[in-house]
Amino acid sequence: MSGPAPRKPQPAAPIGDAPRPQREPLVVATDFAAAEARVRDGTDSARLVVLQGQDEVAALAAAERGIAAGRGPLPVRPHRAPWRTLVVIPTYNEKDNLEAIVAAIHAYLDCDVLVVDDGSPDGTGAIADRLAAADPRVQVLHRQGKQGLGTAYIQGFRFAMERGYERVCEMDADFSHAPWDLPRLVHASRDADLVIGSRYVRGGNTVGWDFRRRLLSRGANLYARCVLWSGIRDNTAGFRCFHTETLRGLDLAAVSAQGYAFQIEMAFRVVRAGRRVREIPIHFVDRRVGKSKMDGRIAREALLLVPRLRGRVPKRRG
Ligand SMILES: Nc1nc2c(ncn2[C@@H]2O[C@H](COP(=O)(O)OP(=O)(O)O)[C@@H](O)[C@H]2O)c(=O)[nH]1
Ligand SMILES: [Mg+2]
Repeated sequence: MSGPAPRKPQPAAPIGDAPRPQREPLVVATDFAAAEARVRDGTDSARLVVLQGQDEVAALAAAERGIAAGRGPLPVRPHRAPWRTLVVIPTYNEKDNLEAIVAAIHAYLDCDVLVVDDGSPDGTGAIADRLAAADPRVQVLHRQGKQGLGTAYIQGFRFAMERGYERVCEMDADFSHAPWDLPRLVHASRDADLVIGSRYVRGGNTVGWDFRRRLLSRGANLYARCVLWSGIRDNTAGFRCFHTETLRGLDLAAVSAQGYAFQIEMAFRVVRAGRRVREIPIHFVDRRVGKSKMDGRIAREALLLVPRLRGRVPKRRG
């Protein structure tokens, strides 16, 4: 699925001319359901204009301007979801990404953002404080030292539950998850308790990962699929939208995993609770700035935890 898209035959370039990269035209979808179908059929969501009530001419112009400015197919105004939505962004050393990702999120979706920073040595926490002071839609939780992705998200989930949010999303700070995919993710939660932005369904892929990362991710997912049989194809994905109500029904205190294992465990708990999971295709792009925090220890954690989940996670009766 991550192979190159089939190319249309191009006329041969005149000798001596460098071949010019062909820009794909913009594709218009009337709403998010149509957008999902387009991406499934191979459209890159970076060139997809989702109208969802916007005037088509104005929407195309806004998207062109956004793309020219390197900000993707911007909508005329941020999309609105019918639910109070909180996007949780865990951060550890994301000083070069945080301000831009928060602005990008707010350009595409009308929502609140919670930054959970683990005392990043690079000063990400101070940037988060500045953003929160300037915008009431941004809030920050500071934690002492790097405590892992899992507990950061659990704290974010509790924050959402305590404050009456109806949807809570997971998203990385590093632009691996495209901000223009966020409204499509949230809208898909209309008929699913958990929506996963998935690399491993038709239309999804990863861009820019080396062979080792691709193998690790594919291997982890194959392993989780074979052991858990939960029907989920991208178990380790970190781009998600939960119904807060669904989270309330889970035993969050029992979740101990931190890295990829955390994502695998959460999805499995949702399935075991008898809730509906839906995967929508996304293109996952490797981070441009900063370093990945995932390492061998996190892979080992997943390897050891997955077989235990079947015995540990309760199944809904009836
Ligand atoms: N608060 C917090 N955030 C973390 C921690 N580890 C990773 N993150 C953040 O979680 C997101 C995903 O991590 P990343 O290193 O990009 O993982 P990768 O995409 O799998 O390489 C990024 O926004 C990180 O800054 C942690 O221990 N605590
Ligand atoms: Mg990342």
